[in-house]
Order: sequence, then structure tokens, then C-alpha cells
Amino acid sequence: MIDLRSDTVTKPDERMRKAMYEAEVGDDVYGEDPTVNKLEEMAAALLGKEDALFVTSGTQGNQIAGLVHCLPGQEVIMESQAHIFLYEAAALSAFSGVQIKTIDGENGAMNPAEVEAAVRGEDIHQPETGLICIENTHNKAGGAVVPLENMEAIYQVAKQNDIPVHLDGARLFNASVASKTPIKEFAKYTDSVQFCLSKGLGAPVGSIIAGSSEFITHARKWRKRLGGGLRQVGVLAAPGIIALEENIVRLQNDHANAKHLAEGLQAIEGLTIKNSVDTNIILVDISNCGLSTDAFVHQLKNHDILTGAFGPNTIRFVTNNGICEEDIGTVVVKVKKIVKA
Ligand code: TLP
Repeated sequence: MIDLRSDTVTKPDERMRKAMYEAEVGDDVYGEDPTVNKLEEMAAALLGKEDALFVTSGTQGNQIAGLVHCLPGQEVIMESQAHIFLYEAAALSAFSGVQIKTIDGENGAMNPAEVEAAVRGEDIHQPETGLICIENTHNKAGGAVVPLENMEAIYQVAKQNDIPVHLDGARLFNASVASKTPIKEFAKYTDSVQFCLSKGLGAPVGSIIAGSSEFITHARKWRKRLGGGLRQVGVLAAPGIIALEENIVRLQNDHANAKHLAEGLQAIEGLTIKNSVDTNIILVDISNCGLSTDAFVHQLKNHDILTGAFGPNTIRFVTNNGICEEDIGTVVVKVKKIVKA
């Protein structure tokens, strides 16, 4: 199987499994797991934040950020296709008790002037704006890199209005590698950051959230409340350390493979590439190829290729650690075959 459904599907390689086996562990709820502590220190240093926390998933990281930053009855501003809005089962409303105000972005980037206009004023009828969320890279915009200048401008709006900014950086390292910008630069325009170890970086489990020491103290408490205090969890942090030490640079292979795949698919009559393919995600419009999204996904599966529907007439292909250059050629040949049939 060539699995292009997501970059979440990668399996830990031998180095990671060895590191898991050999990991020194302790009770992380007491702060005594040396492997977790090392991972958190590494992540905080990479992001230029005071402290960091290992959490179970990207969703948990984003939700903890909401819980720390917001009070029930507040409103959170984010882009209308944000993962937190579309794919986290309304967790922000369920846990933090907030409502979400969406802004349509361009390639995942919100216009700072529109963000400013969306900030609530002093009116008894209105909620307070409790948080602004940015997503980088932006999944629904096809792994688009939200430009640093855009993040800076939104951060300025936020600071002028005394509102914290959270970055859903599930794929922040893809943004960093693609734009040749140190991850710290992106983190500079945020009060909290979440990034995933278990996507392109190839670890089997986990995310990091980072911010000020005070933010992480509160985040640690919320993680415990949510049942995310995981005892001898160094066995899961160990592959995260390998991910940060060895797997960041290799994201450029995923990006190159995505570019090649997009070129190959674009040349097939009936298919249109919808996004600029900045990183590892390709969105393909199949409305002119005579197949429904379900039929397209199903037929590719019959040819040992896994993809996913990602909106009306749209198929998402995500390159990842398990995909090599040769696979790209195979996929193009097989897609051509089913589209022509
Ligand atoms: N994204 C998954 C699905 O949930 C759609 C994927 O296959 O792309 N933020 C962003 C931007 C994400 O893309 C994801 C996962 C998350 C947060 C949540 O991470 P996890 O799955 O670790 O909870």
C-alpha cells in the first residue's frame, strides 16, 4: 500500500523503536521522567519559549491552550477552515465554553485588518475576545505556509488589544523548512504554540505545547485534569527526541515528492491542482474527471493507493516519511489509469 491519506500514518522506524526500548523513565506526573524532561527542554529551546509540555496529541495541545487562555463566555477568532474549528469535534466550545468567530482567509492567512475588526468592544451584549488562533501550515489550504509578516501583523493587533495568540503549528516544521525560516521566528509572534511530533516528523505519538513558564504551569494542571498525566511516558517521548534531532531536515523530501506528484497529477486531463503545494499536501479537484470522490478513493484503494476525500470534489494526497520517489511515479501511472477508464 502507498498511504497518502495523511502524514499521521507513518510508523516508528528502527532508531525510534530502539530509543523507546532503551528510554530511561520515571513518573512524569512527579516531573521525574528524564526522557520527557529532555524532550520538553529541547522543544522549548527550539521554539525560544520558556517552557514546554509533552501532550498526547495535537488536539489535546490546542484544547489545553484554549483552556489556559480563555474563560467561558468568551469568543475565539480563527480562520474559517481552521482545524480547531472543523476537525476537533467542537472541543473548544465543549471544554473551554467559548464560541468561535471565523474569518475567511486567503491561503490560510487571515487579513490582520479583518482580525482587528472582529475584536469585540466594550458592549454588555457582546462576548470578550479571549484568544486569536493561527494555523501554520494551514491544512485545509493545502499545507500553505502562512507568511511570517502576516503572523507578525496579527500579533500586533492582538497585543494592542491585550489578547493572547495561540498557534496551531501541527505542521510548523514544514512551514519552517519550506520557508527556510527558523521555527523560533514563527514562535516569536505567539503566546503559545502546539506542534505535532507524530506527523511529518515521524514519531508514533504526541505533540508539544510551549509558552511562558506561567502558561505551562497552568497547562500542566489542565493536562492532568484531562487525564493526560501519563507516568512512565519516556517510552513515547524517546522517539519524539529522535524526531527533533534527525527528522526535521528530511521534511524537504516530502515537499519535493509533493511537488513531483502535483506536476504528474496536473498533467492528467480532468484533474486540477487546487493549491500552491508549498509543503507536503496536494489538493486535487476531480470534478471534471467523471468520478465521484468516493469512487475515486475507492478505485485508487483497489490499486493499493490510499487517499482521502477532503471536501466536495476534492482529494487530499499527503506525502510522508513512508513515501519514496519511486512511489510518486507509481501513483501518477495508477491515477491516470483510473481517470482514463
Ligand atoms: N490533522 C489530521 C486530521 O485530523 C484532519 C490530518 O490528517 O491532517 N491541527 C492540525 C492543523 C491538524 O492537521 C491536525 C491533525 C491536528 C491539529 C490534530 O492533531 P492530532 O491528530 O494529533 O490530534
